[in-house]
Amino acid sequence: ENLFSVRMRAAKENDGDERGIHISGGEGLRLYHQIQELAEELLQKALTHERGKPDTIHLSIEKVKENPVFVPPISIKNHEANTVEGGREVACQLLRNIGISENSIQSALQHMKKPKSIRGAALIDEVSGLRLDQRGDKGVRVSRMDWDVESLRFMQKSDSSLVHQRAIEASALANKVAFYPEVVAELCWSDDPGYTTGYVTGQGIYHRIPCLKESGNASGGRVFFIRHDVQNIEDLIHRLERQPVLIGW
Ligand code: PML
Repeated sequence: ENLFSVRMRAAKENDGDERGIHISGGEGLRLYHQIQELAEELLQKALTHERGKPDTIHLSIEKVKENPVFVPPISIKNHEANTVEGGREVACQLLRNIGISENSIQSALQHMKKPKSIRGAALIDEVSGLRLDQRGDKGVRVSRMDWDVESLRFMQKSDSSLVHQRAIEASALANKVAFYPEVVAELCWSDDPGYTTGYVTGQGIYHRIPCLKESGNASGGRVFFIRHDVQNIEDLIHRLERQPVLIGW
């Protein structure tokens, strides 16, 4: 039976920026008879988000023809930090331990600091820090992934952070990204001014780190550190955006 990709994105109008201001988004992969439930959940999320009332809501539902790949989840480690300086230091140290160069780490921090956040992810070289995708402000939008419901329930028994909706969604994305051998690591924190926890993934661990930015700060995003010897970046981008992936066993 085919899966359907159900996606929502809500935005507020913004003079001078045709994309508007991102308010909320979300997505999942479901069977036909489960579409309505997820669509209602996503619509509810769009209509009641603490960032305010959206001017536009896009809800798209699309049959996925390809069979999904099952990707076993990576483990979760919760770190501690009380200051932004401390949180950033944890993130940078983890990236160094994974083998990311200092240049590349600094380049990533620059991408995350831009006043107008990149919508999707920026792909950068793990050694030089040079940007590898040609997507500008749009970036690469990872899509078509979801937790397998039973596997998520199982994971929730051993990790309490997976009760937060944010962590569930972000870890589904991070698990998909980590599945591709061309991606060495990921750094992410939200562009939502009210959400300051972010993560680093690499070497099979999702590291949750509190305090990666000041509350009230609206800059954030995602950076993927790509193997220096990557052969075909366009093919990787295609899989990140289009290949259906279920996280679980
Ligand atoms: C986002 O929603 O934009 C990123 C959220 C990162 C969530 C990290 C976590 O809570 O595990």
